[in-house]
Amino acid sequence: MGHVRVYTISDCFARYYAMNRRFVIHPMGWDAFGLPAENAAILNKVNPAEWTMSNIDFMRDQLRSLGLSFQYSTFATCEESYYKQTQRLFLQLYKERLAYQGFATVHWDPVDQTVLANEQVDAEGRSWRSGALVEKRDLKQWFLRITDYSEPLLKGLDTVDWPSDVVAAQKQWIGRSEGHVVEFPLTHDDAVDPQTVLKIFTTRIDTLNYVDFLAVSVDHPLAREFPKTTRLPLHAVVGNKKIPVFAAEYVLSDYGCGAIMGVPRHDERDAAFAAAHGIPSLPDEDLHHLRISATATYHLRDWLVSRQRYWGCPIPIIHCPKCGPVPVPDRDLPVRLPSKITSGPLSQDQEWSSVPCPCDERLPSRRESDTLDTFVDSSFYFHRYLDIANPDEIVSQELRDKYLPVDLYIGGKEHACMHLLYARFVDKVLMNNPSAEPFTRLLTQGMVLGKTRKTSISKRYLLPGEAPPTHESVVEVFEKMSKSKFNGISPSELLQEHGADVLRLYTLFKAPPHLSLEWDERDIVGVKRWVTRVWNLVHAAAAAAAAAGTQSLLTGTSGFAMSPFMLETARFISHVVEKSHSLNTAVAALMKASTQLQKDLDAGREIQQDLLVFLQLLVPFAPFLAHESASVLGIDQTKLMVWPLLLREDVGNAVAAWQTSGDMSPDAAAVMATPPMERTVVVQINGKTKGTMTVSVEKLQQEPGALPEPDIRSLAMEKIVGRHLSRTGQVVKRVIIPPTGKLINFVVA
Ligand code: ANZ
Repeated sequence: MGHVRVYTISDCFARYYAMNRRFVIHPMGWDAFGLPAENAAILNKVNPAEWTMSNIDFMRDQLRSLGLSFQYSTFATCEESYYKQTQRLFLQLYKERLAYQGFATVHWDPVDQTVLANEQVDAEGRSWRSGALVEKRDLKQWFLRITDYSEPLLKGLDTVDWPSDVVAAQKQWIGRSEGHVVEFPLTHDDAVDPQTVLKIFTTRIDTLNYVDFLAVSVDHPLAREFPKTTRLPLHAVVGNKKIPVFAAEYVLSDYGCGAIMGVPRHDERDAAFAAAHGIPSLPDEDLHHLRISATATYHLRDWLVSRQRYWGCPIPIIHCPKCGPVPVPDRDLPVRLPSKITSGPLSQDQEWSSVPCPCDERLPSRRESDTLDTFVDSSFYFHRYLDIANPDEIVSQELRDKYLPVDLYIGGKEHACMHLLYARFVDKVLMNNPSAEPFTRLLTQGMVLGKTRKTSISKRYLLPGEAPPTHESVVEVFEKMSKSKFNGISPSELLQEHGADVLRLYTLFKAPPHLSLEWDERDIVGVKRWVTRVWNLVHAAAAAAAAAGTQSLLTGTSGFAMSPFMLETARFISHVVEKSHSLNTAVAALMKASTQLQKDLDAGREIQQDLLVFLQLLVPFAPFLAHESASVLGIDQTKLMVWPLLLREDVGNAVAAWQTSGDMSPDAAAVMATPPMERTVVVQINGKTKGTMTVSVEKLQQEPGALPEPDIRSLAMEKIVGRHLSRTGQVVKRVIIPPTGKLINFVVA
């Protein structure tokens, strides 16, 4: 159900902007490689490619029947034409020395039998995918040098319009830490003079004089010189201090310098280590004459991209006994997956694995057998969407420069430190610009939660309708949907039962996009009732128009002759879609508008123009209902392709076009002739009404959706608030204008 929600939200935006004459690219692709497909295919004894493709067909049909306006001619990341580009990306990274192979102690998922990146292990040490407790293994793996971009990745976060919690999570994940590197001259225990220098990283240079020991990570080069020793035969002599050197498990090899100064008096872990190894406390000594340099280090680690699984993009490298790793030449791309399907690494297919070296035919070599993490596939797809048929490159520079960055990106928060970080890194490389940012605005949609029924004491999940044991009662809670909790719902069944628009409206109405949505089928009834009311209203209006012979009013081009109430509604909805994103309140405004229309109709007032505007406003939310209603009313469907509040210039241009063609629309002529409407805005100070002022609606209409806040604000200051402030000597702390634009509240202190 999560995908129904996120795609409905994005469809709503896409339709809105298209109606506002923007060139909208609303793409859809299939992130199709990866473990879920491979595991399901193994379980069902089918080829993962077939399994994946049949799932895609099913999903495409479901999305289409929801009325989602995607560009459906697209790609799946498991298609050769796509993964050829993934391989090109990898080779570009390799050539720029941003992809490398290294030994590392890695996270091994014992259930999925593969390694995981740091980001893919949660705080409890479990795999993000299988939930299994992750083990440590020493393996040779491929990495992407994302750490080269730590600083640009951090800085760029200040330039994007993203939810603050996602920005905060990513900043924390990158983890810039400012401190100092101190160089200690080291002497062998049997020698007299220093032979080497040990660099350590500290964020507490103020504790330097209290250092009691130095410690390196267990795989630090110095520790490797003396394997299996904890107290290394080395020490630093500084002044009167003879500081011993240890190899310690708690020192990380890939952070800072991989070495620390131990200050037991200030640091708990150092204290524990000193106690465990009987390290004595040394006298204080001023050590500031050592070489000290200020520096910053980052917690971000390089991105581990090797996976030991079949269903992924083969890494396009050939290992030659003489030349070492050699990139597969571009003419030989893509390196296709072997036809023999294995449940482990590709090297199980000997025939596929054995190839000559690209440099010398006579050198028998072997293909790299790891496949790429699927997050690599999805790290550049927004580039590819612009040029899906291009066989020569991911995207032509022309298209890339014309359309990127993405204006509005919609996705889940769970990707804050994974996909959203990887995609930013890859975008910087592809754009050849460290300050490039791929996603200008980000909307993170909340989860869809299902109702679970649990027994009150044993906390066992109950099937729908299942009764609890006699001594227990049922507790109902909303939780993440999952098969084991019996709280999942099937979008296909709901579609069958309620229709696409009811499902869309319910999803949009139940909660604002960024919050979780508690799926409760009982609430659908309310939305369904409203849809029926609109349908009845449309029929009644058609009948009234037929009786009065006023159908001709609907031949105009747009809703220029709308009532102030409808204008208000249109402005409110524009504001919501463009600014606040709280689409639920937009649906509520539509509900209010339909009630007003019904009242007007009952009172015998003319509602044809307002009804047209209403249907235009309805399109992004319930396209089927809007278009069906238009045909009941005999409205030309193309009229539902424009938003009723286009920019003034657009109206002007349209009028100019009509004039030159000698076909001036009566509506446009009417709107040009109408005197500007005015509206009253209430001015408050700390929530108390201090007066009202008049603002021209004509002016407000200039910019769809946006309130000309500075205008209202300065007008209010000039007319009402300024006097108050000069009397009391207070200052304005905050100004609040609710989306209705009917009120302005100054918080002063
Ligand atoms: C002396 C000291 C005294 C420290 C004190 C802390 C408190 P963040 O903020 O995460 O950057 N450190 C440095 N490199 C390390 C490594 N490779 N593995 C484990 N620990 C390492 O933490 C920086 C602090 O973590 C550094 O400052 C260092 O200990 C330790 F009262 O130096 B401190």
